[in-house]
Amino acid sequence: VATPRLRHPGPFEPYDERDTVFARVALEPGTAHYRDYYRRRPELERGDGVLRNLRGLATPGTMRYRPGEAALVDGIFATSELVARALDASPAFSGAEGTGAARHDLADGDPAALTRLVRDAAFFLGADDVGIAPLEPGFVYTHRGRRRFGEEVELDHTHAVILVQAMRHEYVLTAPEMTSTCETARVYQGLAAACHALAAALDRLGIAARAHVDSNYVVICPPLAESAGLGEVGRNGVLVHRTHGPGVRLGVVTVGADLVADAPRSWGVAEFCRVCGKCADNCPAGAISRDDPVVVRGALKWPMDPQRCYKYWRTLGTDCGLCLRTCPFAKPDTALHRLVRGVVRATAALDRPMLWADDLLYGRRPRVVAPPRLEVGPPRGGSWRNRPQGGAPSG
Ligand code: B12
Ligand code: SF4
Ligand code: SF4
Repeated sequence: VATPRLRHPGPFEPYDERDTVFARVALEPGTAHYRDYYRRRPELERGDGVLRNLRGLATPGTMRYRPGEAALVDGIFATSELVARALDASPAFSGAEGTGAARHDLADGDPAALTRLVRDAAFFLGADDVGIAPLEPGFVYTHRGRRRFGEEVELDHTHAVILVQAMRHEYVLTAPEMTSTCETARVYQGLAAACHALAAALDRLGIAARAHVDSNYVVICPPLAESAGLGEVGRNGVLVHRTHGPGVRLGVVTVGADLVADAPRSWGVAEFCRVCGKCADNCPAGAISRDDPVVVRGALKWPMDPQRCYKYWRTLGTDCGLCLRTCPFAKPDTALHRLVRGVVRATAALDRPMLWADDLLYGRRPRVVAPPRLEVGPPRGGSWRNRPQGGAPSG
């Protein structure tokens, strides 16, 4: 099935991880990296300075700070950090040849058998969905930014295995509260462990593999997931998964052996986005485009403004997520929603009535929901005892 997204002019131009807002804000004034970077990109220095001086994620003084949940977020990220660091410490995951004693038959002989093994293992390790795509060089960073700043990326792997883990819907609905950031962190941790284990297992078979996990990626995940047929990148800039919608997180294992790739396909998402725009209307930072898609580095897509988004994060002290929460595709996987998704996939003719129905039933703006309890701390200005029952996250 043709993918609307593939009507791009291409070829895709790769991106430099140093240009991501996370890498820039981590630069320390006075260092050689800082000087070199802003010598090349002087127009970014002032704005990045403003961002750097704001408080960070889960930090006291931010708008949605809750001490218990913030501690949980910190604890979970500290655990993921162990994996992210291990990736750089171990030569086995640097993209070199696998370290297994001998190349196993699976490595050379039978791509279909290796693909089955990899897919089964990924599901076994906790993925909710798995896809395989050829590793498009345009989706590999040219240089590293968050770790080993400035190092050229050399990754000669041929395929990417994309692991999808869904965030629990009731937590997505709490965005932009700290509660949803806890869920973000939890899923990252799960993916970090799963991707690390899968890459390590391939390594044991003598197959070169590298895990790409939160804070240590050399690939851009959403377009790879789209190429693997797992969904489509929407106006909100992230993968809208075929079943779980945008409330999913992605981990990737790139592999230096032949695998049987899945085909990209249209799920009706990009067409629906043309008429919808709900994420843009609900983005408090005005970071999401309301216009038609444009060509960026060879891809037809909706550009977003990362500075605006990230500034909002650092003001809230959470990772916001309103563009996940308010998307009409962010619905639990029930029979009714499967039916609606089937209609959207089959025809764009009913997109407007579908959107109208979504607005009517779920609201154009996020509605008040009763948040699930984490019970890890009082809300801002509250105490354990007076924690509101069914309180309202506001957006
Ligand atoms: C840097 C970063 C950010 C930055 C910049 C966002 C951005 N759009 O790039 C900030 C801090 C703003 C951010 C915000 C968010 N992020 Co973020 N972010 C990343 C990170 C670490 C790197 C992305 C990157 O290199 N961007 C720089 C360039 C490439 O950006 P860009 O040109 O705008 O391209 C974006 C898209 O257009 C698309 N893309 C790039 N090339 C192509 C080519 C084609 C053909 C297509 C179709 C798409 C496409 O991918 C890029 C990221 O979405 C990725 C992890 C990863 N390695 O992929 C997570 C990631 C993209 N983020 C994610 C999420 C969920 C979010 C948020 C919703 C926050 C939240 N609560 O979770 C918001 C959404 C913001 C938005 N509307 O895009 C998830 C998306 C999961 C999914 N469903 O696809 C990722 C994949 C993390 C993960 N492992 O799950 N993020
Ligand atoms: S995470 Fe929030 S600020 Fe960022 S793009 Fe989404 S809605 Fe906008
Ligand atoms: S909210 Fe609407 S426009 Fe935005 S990604 Fe979802 S379907 Fe597309």
